[in-house]
Amino acid sequence: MKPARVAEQFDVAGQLASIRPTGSGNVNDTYLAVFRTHFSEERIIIQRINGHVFAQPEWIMENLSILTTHCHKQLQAESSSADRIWQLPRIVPCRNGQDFFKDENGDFWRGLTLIASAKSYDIAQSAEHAYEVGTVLGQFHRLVSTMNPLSLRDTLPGFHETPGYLEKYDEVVKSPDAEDLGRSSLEVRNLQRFVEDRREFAYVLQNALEAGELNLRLIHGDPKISNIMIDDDTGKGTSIIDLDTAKPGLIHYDFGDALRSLCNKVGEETNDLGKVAFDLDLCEAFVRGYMVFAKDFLTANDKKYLYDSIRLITFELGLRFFQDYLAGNLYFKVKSPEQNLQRAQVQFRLCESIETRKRQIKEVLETAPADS
Ligand code: GN1
Ligand code: MG
Repeated sequence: MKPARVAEQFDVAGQLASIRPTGSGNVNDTYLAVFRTHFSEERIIIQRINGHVFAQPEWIMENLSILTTHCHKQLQAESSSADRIWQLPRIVPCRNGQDFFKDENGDFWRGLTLIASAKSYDIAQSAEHAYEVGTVLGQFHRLVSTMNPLSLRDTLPGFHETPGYLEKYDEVVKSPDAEDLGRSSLEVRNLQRFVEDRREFAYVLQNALEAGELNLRLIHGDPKISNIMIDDDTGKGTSIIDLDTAKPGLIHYDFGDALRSLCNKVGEETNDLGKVAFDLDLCEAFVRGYMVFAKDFLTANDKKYLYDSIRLITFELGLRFFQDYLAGNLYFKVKSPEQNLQRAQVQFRLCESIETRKRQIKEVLETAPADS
């Protein structure tokens, strides 16, 4: 169904004035809808959930409601001592009272409140920006740290469990199409070698979980820089959006994901591989911001695995892009058939840079003071 027709299903005052695509998501389709009455305007976010990725979209909505209710309650209780208004997206119900709308093709749509007067960025703007990204993730982790991790359903089984992605890769790489690609492309063979050299490393966090060194907590699942909203007026972090992948998991994957997306100054869609590198100043600023809140809940064992988490999530995302390229681009949206190959090269290059700078990154992680 056309987005404009879908927009009319949501319980918003006034008439739809416009609707246009927004954001840079690789999975769902996102639109900004503007409704007007004679006197006022309301803007909401409307999204079509990718049914190939999320088998049970209803569970996403259930999780969202549990999560935002918990966080809002806690934020409200703390609001008099807070230095800003922390925001979260909330579900905009349909006119029939439901939390989502299913169109005649079976597509699943939902409405969310807009975090107004704030923006997210695909690329780090400054060390101050990096610091704010850190505080937003730290605050999110602190807020959910008081929830039972099993209170949310697992909307994406296997998401952020690196060994599982390796298994999927091993299957696809044996397919005739992938073998053809390997024979004809040096780039593909280079990436294959890159994966082989890090095979054992892929188990580092899951092994630590099994050994009882790390614990399952609630994670965001996708705290990349473009999901962190910065207040237009104050420049401070105000919200974390895209809560669809919140689930029980290892917060290390979140920590690493925020850093891998933030510290690559040319962004994950660049064609200029030579410029891909892990920036230490941005990392230092992020960690300082993160620790403002995280010092309350990080254990000594958690800290032990922070460096590995940055390296691992970068490797994992590269592996996911590469696997999808070899499988014929079935998961991530692409504008050209080579885009997932390019994305994989960027992440693997970034992973190499993280490996080269291991000593400096560990130093930042060990010495970063928490500002308050
Ligand atoms: C996907 O769709 P988007 O951009 O929010 C992906 C993340 C990746 C990210 C890389 C459900 O997120 O895991 O880190 O692309 N989300 C899912 O940009 O697979
Ligand atoms: Mg996402």
